[in-house]
Amino acid sequence: MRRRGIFITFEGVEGSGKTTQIRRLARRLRKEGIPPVVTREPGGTALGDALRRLLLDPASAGMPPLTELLLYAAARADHIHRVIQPALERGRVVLCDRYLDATLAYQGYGRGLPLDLIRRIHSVPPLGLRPDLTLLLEIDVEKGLRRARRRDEALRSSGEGRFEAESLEFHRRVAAGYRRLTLSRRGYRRIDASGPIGEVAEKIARFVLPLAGAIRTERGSRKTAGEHSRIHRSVVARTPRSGARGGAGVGRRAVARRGGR
Ligand code: ATM
Repeated sequence: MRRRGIFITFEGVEGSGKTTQIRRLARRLRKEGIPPVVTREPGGTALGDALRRLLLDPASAGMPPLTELLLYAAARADHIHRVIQPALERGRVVLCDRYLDATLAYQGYGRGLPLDLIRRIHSVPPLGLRPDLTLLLEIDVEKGLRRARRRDEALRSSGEGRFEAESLEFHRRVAAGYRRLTLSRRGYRRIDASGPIGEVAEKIARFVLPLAGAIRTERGSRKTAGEHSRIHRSVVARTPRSGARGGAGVGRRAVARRGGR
């Protein structure tokens, strides 16, 4: 499969504002003439939504960590196969609210499952797909949880409170895990998400617009496949670093990679 689109994932602890930021970014990309495919995990397909209800239902409390991991992986395989991969093949920008790094942070660092097990499961197709760019929205864990709990009180009918009910310690392990992931590999950007929504949106746009712009340029000028990937590589290499805190460089990652994230 030749992949032509751009795959961008958003990560962060509860209440970090990912969903709001994705919505704003999508609006901005649409205005730029690059309508993205917006999706989320768990979810994005009928099976994924059914698994989401099960996974986030407080009534599922006490589920063994391995069951939890395998259900997230099952939802992801369906999501990649039906939504993400086809969109990338059509040359689209895909914005995904959580992905593999959430599994490494929550089931790995949070629940204590071996990271190596999670990575091995995610080397089997179609789970080998890796993002081009992952934006980690960082916020103080307690502040984020307060926000999320307020939001969920307002939406009491959502039935998605299982993770919000976890201990502060659990969420701190997750946040520390996310930070470690960004230090260990290329392709992550850390964004300070504690400021006003508009400022955070600007920082995000600074990373994403040059990448997404490459797709529009390629469409407009009918580049050959070789030219296409050359432009893509050079734009990814030039993606600005300012606005992030200590993030590693952004690099084009292989579609299916062993020993990656
Ligand atoms: P959102 O609240 O961001 O939609 O995510 C759903 C929850 O699923 C989130 N909960 N909290 N806090 C994190 C959790 N999750 C995992 O534990 N592992 C995963 O692989 C994914 C995608 C999400």
